[in-house]
Amino acid sequence: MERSASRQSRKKVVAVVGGGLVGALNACFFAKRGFDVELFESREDIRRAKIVKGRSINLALSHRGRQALKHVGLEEKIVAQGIPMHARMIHSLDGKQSPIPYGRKGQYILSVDRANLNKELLTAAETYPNTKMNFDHKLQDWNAETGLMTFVRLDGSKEQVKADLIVGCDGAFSAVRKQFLRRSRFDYSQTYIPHGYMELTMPPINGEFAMKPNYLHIWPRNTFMMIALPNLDKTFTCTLFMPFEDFEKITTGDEVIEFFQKYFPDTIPLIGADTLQRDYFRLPAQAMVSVKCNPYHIGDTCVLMGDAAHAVVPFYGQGMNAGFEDCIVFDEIMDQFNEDFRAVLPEYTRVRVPDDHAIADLAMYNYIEMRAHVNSKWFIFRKYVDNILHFFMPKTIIPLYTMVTFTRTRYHEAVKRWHWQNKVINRGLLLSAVGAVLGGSYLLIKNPPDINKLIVSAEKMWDRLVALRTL
Ligand code: FAD
Ligand code: EGO
Repeated sequence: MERSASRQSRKKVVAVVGGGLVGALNACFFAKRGFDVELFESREDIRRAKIVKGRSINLALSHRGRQALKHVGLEEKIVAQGIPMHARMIHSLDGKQSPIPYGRKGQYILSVDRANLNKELLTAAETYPNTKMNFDHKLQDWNAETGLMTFVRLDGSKEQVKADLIVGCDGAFSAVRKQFLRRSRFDYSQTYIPHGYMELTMPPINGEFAMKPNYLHIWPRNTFMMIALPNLDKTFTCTLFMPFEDFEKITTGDEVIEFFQKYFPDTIPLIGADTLQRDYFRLPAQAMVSVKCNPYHIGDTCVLMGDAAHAVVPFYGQGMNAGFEDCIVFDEIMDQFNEDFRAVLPEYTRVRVPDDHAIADLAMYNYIEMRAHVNSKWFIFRKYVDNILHFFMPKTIIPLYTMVTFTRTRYHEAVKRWHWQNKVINRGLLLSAVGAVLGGSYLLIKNPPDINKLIVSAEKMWDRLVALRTL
């Protein structure tokens, strides 16, 4: 036990459990405030590890994530190591590629390497003199009354550590969260979706990217979806999403090729038939889970952030971004309440739960929407309509994807606004339809048409519509 004199003057000890993306970033946030930060990570230090296993090779970093990095002075460095994606590139079944910009010029998302980002964040956390990194420390259990944590090491030995605040950043299967589950009035839900994902690498061709690099490549095929994000080594990481059931139906190399021939024929020469057949069977498809819970804190001793608080399905590219934004929101509340955990923690739950639940719902909505309706034609059409409406009414209609990806509009506000916009659009459509019928009938009665003129003006209209395509 510490002496009471030093206890009064010392900075509080914050234990960050989990040294993944959110944990490492959070360590920086708490260290910057001057806390004694101890980070505990179950794996070895990935900066020294030879093989890094883990989920997804690259990620889409957008505005919310960047803002969080900016708070700890890392934005520039990370952005410099990312590849900007200014538009989606929609791949049709016939191999046609259609670029659709995200919105204004300068609005782009970044493809970043997960392992590299994690390493940079750990290194940044370590540069603060008041952080201590503890790798090979797997949280086994902790006591919600005393705050005493028990860690197991690889050699089987155990270590007990106490902290003033435990920050659970230990991912979707959080060990910190287990204590929450034993408490009354804790809401919890978890849902596995029927889809799994598999990552495939598309190598460079003659030392160059096999496809245009500055795009998020998407092959929307309803229930089968594939995306590809560029890497600095000029490869693309393709992620194939499909129901486990269908993954299991493909058991031979020939069946792999047959499947790709049917749904993603343009990628076979780019990935290479041999590589494709090999990589497909290298790892089984991975599961995706959505987790929601409430509250995010226990008393003034523990708080959950990142996937530990809200694992979302990856169909909005927001999981890490939301987790990074958690750190900013917590930091802002720390300012408001003078770092008084008794006030900060409940306020954090109050403010953040509605937003994290909103992004979890949106990501799930995108999943359901895409697998049900979205082929390449529908994708292109929908995004054109979004862009056109936004172009003519930039203040009134802001595409949901834009609000989520390029602003820090609170997620739940973005959803509300989206519902409101849809009402406006539907009223507008109804009014135009009624107006067109009434006005059209009136004009037809007043001046019986000359059929040639009608065709000419229809042509003009068409030209205008086509011109809109290049907005
Ligand atoms: P994690 O990254 O899971 O880190 C948790 C850490 O805690 C790990 O290092 C783990 O070893 C450690 N740990 C676990 N248990 C313990 C324990 N008991 N004791 C100590 N340490 C422990 N997000 C985006 O924003 N954009 C994207 O494009 C995107 N694409 C994705 C694609 C896929 C296929 C998937 C699956 C996810 C994607 N995400 C994306 C989501 C993103 O990966 C997560 O939201 C993000 O990794 C969450 O970070 P985290 O630090 O909370 O959790
Ligand atoms: C109609 C058309 C309804 C992740 C299009 C909904 C997601 C959804 C997984 C993309 C972009 C970053 C992503 C858009 C829609 C990442 C993303 C989108 C995928 C899959 C992804 C878009 C990694 C859905 N952003 N997005 O608007 O470009 O629209 F295709 Cl499977």
